[in-house]
Amino acid sequence: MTTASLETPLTKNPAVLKWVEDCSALLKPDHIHWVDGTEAERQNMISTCLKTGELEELNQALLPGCYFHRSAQNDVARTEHLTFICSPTKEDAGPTNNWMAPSEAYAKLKGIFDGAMKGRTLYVIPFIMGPAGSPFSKIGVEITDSLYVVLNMGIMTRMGNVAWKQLGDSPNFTRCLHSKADLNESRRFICHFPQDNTIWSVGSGYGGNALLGKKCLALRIASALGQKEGWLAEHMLILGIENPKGEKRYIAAAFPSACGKTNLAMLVPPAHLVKQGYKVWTLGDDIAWLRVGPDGRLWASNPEAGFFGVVPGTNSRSNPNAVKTIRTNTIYTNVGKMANGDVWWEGHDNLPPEECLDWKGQKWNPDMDTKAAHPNSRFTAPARQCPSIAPNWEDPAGVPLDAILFGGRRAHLTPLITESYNWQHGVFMGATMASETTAAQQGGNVGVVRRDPMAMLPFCGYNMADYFGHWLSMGTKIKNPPKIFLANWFRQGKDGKYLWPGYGDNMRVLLWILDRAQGKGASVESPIGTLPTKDAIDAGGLDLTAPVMEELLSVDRAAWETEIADIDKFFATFGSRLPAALKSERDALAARIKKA
Ligand code: SAT
Ligand code: MN
Repeated sequence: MTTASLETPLTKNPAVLKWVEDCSALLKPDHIHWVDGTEAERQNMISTCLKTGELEELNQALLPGCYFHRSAQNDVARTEHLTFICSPTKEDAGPTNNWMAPSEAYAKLKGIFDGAMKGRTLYVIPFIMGPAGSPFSKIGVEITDSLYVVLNMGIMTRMGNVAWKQLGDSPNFTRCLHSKADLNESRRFICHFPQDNTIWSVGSGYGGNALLGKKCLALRIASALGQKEGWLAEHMLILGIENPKGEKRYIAAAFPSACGKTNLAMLVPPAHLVKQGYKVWTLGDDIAWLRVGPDGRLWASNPEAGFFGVVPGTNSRSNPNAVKTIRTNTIYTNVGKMANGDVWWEGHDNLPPEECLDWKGQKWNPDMDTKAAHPNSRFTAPARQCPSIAPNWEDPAGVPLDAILFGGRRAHLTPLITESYNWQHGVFMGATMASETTAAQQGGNVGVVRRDPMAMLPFCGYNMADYFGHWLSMGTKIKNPPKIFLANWFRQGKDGKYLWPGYGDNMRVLLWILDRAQGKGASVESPIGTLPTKDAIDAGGLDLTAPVMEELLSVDRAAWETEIADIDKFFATFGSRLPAALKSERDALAARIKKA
């Protein structure tokens, strides 16, 4: 028996009751609260947070239903070096993941969890990843001592009674154990046990570390489940394009961070295309679960219910739909806060305020050389508030994909867009995709190439070589597979300026992609894949000269030879576990480059 004060559990599920009792014996909370997900409960939690200072109210006339949270200063981002895949063997986790033996991880974290909730309330959060009632949804139960986590989970997932009901008496749920403990980095660990369908996270209250439905469940645990069950959990946005005839087609896209994924997901087409009657619909901005449908196509659905997006740089030019989405019912974390209860960040539509409090709570003015908002400050907002949210975004079946888009930030190497020859070549493109670091990223080394296969480097819950193998084997199961493409919005000219306008104009490239998926669209073969002809991409209304388009689509043989050598180094890290098909794609590419 626990000594925590009693509240009637909202479930009779024996596996949940036993697990909560065991956890509570370890964590020793003063009180246990069973989350029901009602509006009354949410209002109560907000009131508590306003009293403790965990939340501050923003100006309710300007930002109705919006609140502000300031995190601990050492707890502002995911901590990849403290994130572990605790599979039975190190080989199961693979060379791209940190590994800890399960027994060691359980023992170490038990020591930190022991008594960590003394004087606190333990919240039991049931949640669904995926739409309620969908046969493809997965259920998790998260134990946490953070009200900020509960409130964020309420936006990001289908939380509360709806999840208790869907779970029923089933023992099939992901056991997500989280405590802020003392927020000390030396006692911070984010551990995944795919073989036990379990996540233990301690010492952080930050999004990706603490909202365990997101990266931990919907990517790391789900990717391992997907390998067993024959589907894919991917770090992808999903968008729909409606043509002037009202026909809708769908694309899923994976980009490493700092490539504008949320902006692409909420893209507003250029006036030129709006006039013609094109529309873009948003279905998800971060995670997509992909399954083969009864029609032999690949279907995508977004397991999340909200957006947890980077705030700085969000403005009416970069992402007008996000600007509208985050005006109401949004939790702002670590932005600048003004005396009138408004918020401000670098890259806001408004000029900087004369004075405000920065994300650390210190007085700030524009003459200072610090930033008002933390570069990784975040908004948490309900997806349904997005003006471009697709009417069918919660359809349990998902949407059928015409194309999969991979991408990265490369100053000189990859063309604006390249089409793969076939599924296997497309998997090779995804497996070798990379981004160059920018000045905005931590570490300071600008232009360093970081391989980030399918943008899953920090999120794959098992050996990445096996993950490549799983992608290849999925190709044999999809009768009508989507076409795979590789994009680069960030190619630079000799003057170091971007050649392509990006943002809404990326729509022009998406239209060529959809043309190709339907066997249309002018194209030309190149050693690296199929490219658009120089006038295949609609440039109407842009002042983009023919030589610039040629440069955007050019293939530099010497640069590709260097690239292949770098791919070799990356592939070598997987040893003999690397699928032979990827090695043969590499050899075929090298041969084509040599001949060119
Ligand atoms: O940092 S989070 O994992 O919470 C969000 C993201 O990286 O997409
Ligand atoms: Mn992400």
